[in-house]
Amino acid sequence: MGENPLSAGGGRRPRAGTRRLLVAGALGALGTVTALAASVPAGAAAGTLGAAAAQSGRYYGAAIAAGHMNDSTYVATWDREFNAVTPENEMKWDATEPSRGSFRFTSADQIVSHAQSKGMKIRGHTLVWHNQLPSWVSGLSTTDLRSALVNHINNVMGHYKGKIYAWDVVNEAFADGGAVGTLRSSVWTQKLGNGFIEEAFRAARAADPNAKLCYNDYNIDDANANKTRGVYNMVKDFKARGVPIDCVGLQSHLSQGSVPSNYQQNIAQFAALGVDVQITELDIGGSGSAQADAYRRVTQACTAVPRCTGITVWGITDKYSWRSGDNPLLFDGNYNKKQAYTAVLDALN
Ligand code: G2I
Repeated sequence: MGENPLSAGGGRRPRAGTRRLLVAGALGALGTVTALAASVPAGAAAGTLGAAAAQSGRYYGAAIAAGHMNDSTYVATWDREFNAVTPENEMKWDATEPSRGSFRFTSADQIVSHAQSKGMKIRGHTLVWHNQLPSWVSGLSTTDLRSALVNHINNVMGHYKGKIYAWDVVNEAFADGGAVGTLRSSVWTQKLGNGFIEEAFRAARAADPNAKLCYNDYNIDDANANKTRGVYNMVKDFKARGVPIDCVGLQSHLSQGSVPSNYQQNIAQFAALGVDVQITELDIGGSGSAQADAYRRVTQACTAVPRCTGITVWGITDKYSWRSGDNPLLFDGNYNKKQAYTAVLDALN
């Protein structure tokens, strides 16, 4: 990463004063998408996360579980506050292709249709992962595994073609320890070798040329960590060799004391490679003002870098968080806005 400026990226997008003009100009071209931003009068602060993010052309999303969609407050909060969604489990391999060649999209479709009816952006999560992988996949020979990988990508991306803003094509391929660039050992590396990531991205571009293709991982929030440097080198190599990649997803499962001091520089260094950066699974364990401060810093780090295009929190309410006990989200178990919510809204505004 030596030749990288690690600079803060500077240029915020134009804000309040110029907003009306921009909206008026963009409406012709973009129609309903910009209507979100148009609902905020110039100079006024937006009252929801999605509308506040939309002022700078960004989205603010949440991971949604189809199984909670019978909770009316859950859906009402999602609709009111967020303008993007990531299905929390419903697009994973075990959900979409539980047995070879037989695809199931019922739960994911439920989320996608709702999101579409509200004009939300949809992130697809995830095509190739070592987790939530049905056991039939691990039993395949190298040849069969390679064709199953491409077939899975073709079918899942094909089903949602034209509906997905960005796909997490490969998730969590890098190891947590070891030398820079070490991949996690999995059925993918064992049978296809390290080239499986490139194979997946090439297949994904062919399957839906209009979706942004992301590499997504956790513990790549510190600009100088070995794991971050491995991902950085991969993206740089992909860009140099013309392997299709459009974005890096920083999951950012954090705690109030663990937001790296170079978090913004990290976003900027990836952006400088010519990819978008998205914060894809944000949650920050903690409480009160310390948690709020951590959320504020993460939000500001994204809005300070033009190519940081959006933020997704990994759930709406603490009561359904995968990190039960950490209370890492913006709404408490009764859907009350936490201090962290206000900090994020202020930072977006
Ligand atoms: O582990 C947190 C996230 C890390 N990055 C990738 C994400 O996809 C991952 O999400 C979590 C979901 O939030 C959990 O909801 O992935 C977990 C599994 O790896 C999900 O947990 C699973 C439970 O382990 C299953 O027992 C359960 O059947 O959720 C399933 C559906 O509720």
